[in-house]
Amino acid sequence: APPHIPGIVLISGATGDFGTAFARRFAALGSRLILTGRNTEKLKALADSLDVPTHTLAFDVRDRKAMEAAVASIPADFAEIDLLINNAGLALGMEPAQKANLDDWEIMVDTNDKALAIMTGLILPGMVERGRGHIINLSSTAGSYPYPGGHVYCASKAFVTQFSLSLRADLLGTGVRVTSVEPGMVETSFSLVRFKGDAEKAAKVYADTTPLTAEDVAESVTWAATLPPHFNVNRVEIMPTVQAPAGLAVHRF
Ligand code: 8X3
Repeated sequence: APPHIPGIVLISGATGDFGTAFARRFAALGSRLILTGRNTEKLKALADSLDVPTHTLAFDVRDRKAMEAAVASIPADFAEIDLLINNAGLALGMEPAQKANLDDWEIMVDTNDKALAIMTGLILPGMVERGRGHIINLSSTAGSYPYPGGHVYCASKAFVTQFSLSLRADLLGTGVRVTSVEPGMVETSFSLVRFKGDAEKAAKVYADTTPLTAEDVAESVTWAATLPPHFNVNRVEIMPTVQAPAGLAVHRF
């Protein structure tokens, strides 16, 4: 059967590595795109590189009023969003919790959780009204498997996974789908952001491995999004073959 192609896709964090990979994949499928991010020039450059009608919205997802105004400004011909990809998110810091920067904690919760929930809340009523739609949330293996220095980042992704599953409970019978995509190690600017520009530290994360790529994650996202409407992927957990859950630690004296 031909894949089910979403007509209009909104991607938050569109100028990041994941967002850009998603934008390219859905453009290749012929979807029309709403691209959101903080940087107007980067958004425009991405939009110009794509061969489909696009609408760009520049705002910071941590600014609720700006997000509400941006969503309210979506023109009528882009308003019937079929797929919302809540992709904007980040990790900051990897010090032990007792040494963490509390501003980092606040930014992670505001971006990964609060903004994701509010964005969903703004887009969801229209989907329910139309009896169709799909929300794909970018969670992480970090939401399931804790690791040292993960603290608020891991917890923020557990929120994303559980929010996604809980949405399914509320949306039962509405025709609106929800998917939590949970990648492990993917080589992107994720680590450069986490380590605040320390390129050496960031490169070490991926050294001597074959990590997943943003395109690999886009593969999972487009798979879930193009399945026929009766088929809901609740969770997709993906890792590079070189990575495995191997968690529990014991302190011995
Ligand atoms: C990214 C994966 O392992 O760096 O969410 O937390 S990890």
